[in-house]
Amino acid sequence: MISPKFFIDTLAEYGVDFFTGVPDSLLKNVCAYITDHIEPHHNIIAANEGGAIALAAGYHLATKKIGCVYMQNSGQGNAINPLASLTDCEVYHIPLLLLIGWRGRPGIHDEPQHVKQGKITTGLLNIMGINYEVLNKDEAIASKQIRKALNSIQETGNVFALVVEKDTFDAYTLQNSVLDTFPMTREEAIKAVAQSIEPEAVVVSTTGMISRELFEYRANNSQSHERDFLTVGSMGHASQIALGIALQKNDRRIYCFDGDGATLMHMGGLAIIGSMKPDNLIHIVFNNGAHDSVGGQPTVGMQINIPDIAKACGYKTTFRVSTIDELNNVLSSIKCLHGPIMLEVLVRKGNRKDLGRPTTTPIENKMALMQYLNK
Ligand SMILES: Cc1ncc(C[n+]2csc(CCOP(=O)(O)OP(=O)(O)O)c2C)c(N)n1
Repeated sequence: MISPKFFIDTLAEYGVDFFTGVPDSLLKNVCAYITDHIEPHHNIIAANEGGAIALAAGYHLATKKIGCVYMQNSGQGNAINPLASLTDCEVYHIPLLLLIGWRGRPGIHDEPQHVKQGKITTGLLNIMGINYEVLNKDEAIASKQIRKALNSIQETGNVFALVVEKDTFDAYTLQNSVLDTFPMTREEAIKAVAQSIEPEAVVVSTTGMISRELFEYRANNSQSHERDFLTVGSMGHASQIALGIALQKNDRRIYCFDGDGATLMHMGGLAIIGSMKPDNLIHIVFNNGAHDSVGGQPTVGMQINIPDIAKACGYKTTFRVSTIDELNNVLSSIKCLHGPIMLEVLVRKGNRKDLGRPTTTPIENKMALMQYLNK
């Protein structure tokens, strides 16, 4: 395996000292090493992968240096527009190094949302004209590949990608973790909300642990999953799925269970919710200030005021809570309020180690929800 230190030190030999991206579970160890060892102005955890490409482009414009953009392959879609219309050699021709975690690599078992993206990961690079290497797990071979990538970027000015499989980097545990002294865990908060909402309400939950915790709550309480849409992929889009349902089904309350990382990723969605004003939509952001599902790297979730942003976007009522009593009080008071409502719940990072995964397929999930919505 490759030591994260070795990887970062090798990049440093080529003057690569600027990092930006969205963290990934396969890149967890190297992302954690970067978070701990690179000063914050040189490691920007971006709102989304497209933003990261643009940040690295700006860095190059200002310094002539090569930035490194890390992402899960799920983020390729977000990155393609700026890769094709900003950094590409037929447009501004801006060099950078991509580090892409390869979830769903064909032949390796992975969750359904990663299977399609895994199949098209290298094909997308090919069609974009981006040269790549699948990083070898042997440090000596990897060293040659990293040098090949950086020599190529320096000589041609073109983007080059290093594609990273599972278990490529040695273990490294994040030291500079966000301070979280909040009394509730995300799972406790999800349980409290799921217990309190109207029995016929629909929940659209976001990517990662939030959907997994909701699924387990239903399973442990012998409840069916038909009211929940678990957005296992498409990070950042759960609120717009909820909006799409809410506008058509105004006889039901629609809840969106969101994360701070996901909310930030496509924050423009808040403005659309605020302008459409669905009175049956309740948007709940479980804010732990981190991309908890992929290793706990920080977001700016604790530095911004999500209820104020929602209010400014046109949400009718907004709340922020951090204790179970505050949460229960708000949950009972919102029953007679009109939406759109934003409820931010401040929670601690972390999840149960034995947390399961949805056992229904995405298609089964969709069919059950559609049947339920049209009953
Ligand atoms: C476009 C995209 N980029 C990155 C990922 C990888 N990913 C999955 S969950 C997650 C973190 C989500 O963070 P947040 O919304 O704050 O929820 P938390 O995990 O903290 O509960 C990330 C980065 C992804 N699935 N899709």
